[in-house]
Amino acid sequence: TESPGGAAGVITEVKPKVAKPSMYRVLLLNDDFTPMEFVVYVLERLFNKSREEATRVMLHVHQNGVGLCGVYTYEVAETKVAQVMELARRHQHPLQCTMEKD
Ligand code: TYC
Repeated sequence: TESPGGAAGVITEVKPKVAKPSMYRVLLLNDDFTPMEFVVYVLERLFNKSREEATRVMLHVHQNGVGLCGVYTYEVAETKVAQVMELARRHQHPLQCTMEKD
């Protein structure tokens, strides 16, 4: 958006600047006990992934120790971590989920 202003011929931008929220990566950590199928289920159910993508992420975590579930605003990321931890606790799996600034 532009509006006239200042010296003749000078265009002043008046588009208001809105702050972009910081984004946070939600990460899944590997362990030796959580069943692969449970991790795939978590990725499908809480991170809206297809079975194919969920399996790919699960295998990445299994092989590399950590993997990306998604990138969200702080509050959404916090909620996702809490949901993973609660689901794992209910099923008595040691699955761990954390978040870090993107
Ligand atoms: N390593 C687990 C197994 O062999 C599978 C697993 C994958 C666990 C990803 C956690 O975030 C994880 N059953």
